[in-house]
Amino acid sequence: SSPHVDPRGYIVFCPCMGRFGNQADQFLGALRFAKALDRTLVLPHWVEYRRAAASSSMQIPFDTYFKVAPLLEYHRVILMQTFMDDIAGKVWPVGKRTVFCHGSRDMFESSEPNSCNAKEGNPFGPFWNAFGIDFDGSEFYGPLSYTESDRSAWRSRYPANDWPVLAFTGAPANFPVSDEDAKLHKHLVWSDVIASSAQAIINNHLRTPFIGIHLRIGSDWSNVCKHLDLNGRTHLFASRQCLGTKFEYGTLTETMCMPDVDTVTRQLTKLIHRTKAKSVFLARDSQRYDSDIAATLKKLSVSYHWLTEDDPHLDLAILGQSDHFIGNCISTFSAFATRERRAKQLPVSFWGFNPSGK
Ligand code: GFB
Repeated sequence: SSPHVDPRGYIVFCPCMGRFGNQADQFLGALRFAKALDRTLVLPHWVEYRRAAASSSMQIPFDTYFKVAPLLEYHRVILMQTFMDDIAGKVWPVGKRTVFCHGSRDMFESSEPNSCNAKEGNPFGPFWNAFGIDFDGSEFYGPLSYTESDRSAWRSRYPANDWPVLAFTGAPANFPVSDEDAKLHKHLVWSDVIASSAQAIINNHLRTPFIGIHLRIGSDWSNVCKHLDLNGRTHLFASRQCLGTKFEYGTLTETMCMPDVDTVTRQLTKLIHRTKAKSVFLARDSQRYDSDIAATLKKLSVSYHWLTEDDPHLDLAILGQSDHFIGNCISTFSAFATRERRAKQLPVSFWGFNPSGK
C-alpha cells in the first residue's frame, strides 16, 4: 500500500556539503528542523565521492547505512525514493518545483541571476538528477535561519497548504552540529548489513577488550591543520567534542589536529596498559603510521586489525563498538563515533588531548 500524503508537508534537502562526517552532522540538524516545523523529513541519499568517479558524485540510499524505524521514534521520515515514487506526484508535481536557498547563489559565470542555481556544480546536479528533479523557480528565505528563534516565522511564512514541499539546496542545518542536535544521534542505528559486518570483524579478528582508534592523517587534513586558531576562541569543525562548546576543557593544539607517530604510539601504549586491551582496531585515511603502530603492538603482544578495503562506514560501526576509543577531536568523522559512543556511555578520548583540570 502506498503511503498517505502528510497534510503537514515535507522537507527535502541535498546533503551537499563535505563528506560523510559533515553530512551526518547536518543530517541531525535537519532532523530537528523538520520536527520543529512539524513536516515529514525526506531522508536524502548520501553523497559520496569515490576515486574512480572523482569528477562526479554517487548517491547512496539512506537506508544502505541506517535503519528507518529508530528515526520514526523521534519524528516522521520517509525515504527519498518512496517520496519520489508515491508522494511527489501529488504534492510536488513536475513543472511546479520551487527550490529554497538563503539568497541568490550565482557563483559561476554560467549561473542564472536571481536563482538558487541548485543544480549547478557537483554534487548539486548529480544529487537531484538521480531522481530526475528539475526546478522551476527559486525562493529566497533569508533572513530566516534554521535556529530555534526563527521557527515560528518559518511556519507562518511557509504554511503547508501553500508550500507542501520545502526543498533545500543544501542541508537546513547549522554546521557543525549543535550539542542539542548531537543527542539525536541515538536514532541513527546502523543497518543490519553494516552492523553484522562489523560484528563479524570483531568476532573474527579482534580479542576483547579492544581499543578502536581513528587516525585522520591524510594530506587533505594537513591543510585543515594549518588553519588552527591556537589558544584562541574559534572552533574548527568538530572541536567542541573535546574542548567543550565554551572551551571548558582546553584549546586547540597542532598535535590534536595532526598527532605525530610518536604521540600516537605513546598514547596508545598507555591506554593499552591502563585498560589491559588485547587488541586494537585501526581506522585511518592514510597508511603512513601502520608499520610503526604494528611494531609497537607486536612488542606489547597486542593483536591488531585494519580493513583491507576502504570502507568508512564499516570502520565507524566498529569504532562505535570498541571498549575504548581514541579519535581526532577536530574531525567530524571521529565525531560520528564519539556521538554514538557517548549515547551508549562508552569511553572516548582524543589524540594529544587531556581535559584540563583532570
Ligand atoms: O567524514 P568527513 O566529512 O570528516 O570527511 P572530516 C572525511 C572523509 O575521509 C570520510 C575518509 O568521510 C572518509 O571518506 N576517511 C577519513 C576515512 N577517515 C577515515 C577512516 O578512518 N577510514 C576510512 N575508510 N575513510 C573534513 C571534510 O573531514 O575534511 C571537510 O568533511 C573537508 O569538508 C576537510 O574536506 C578537509 O571532518 O574528517
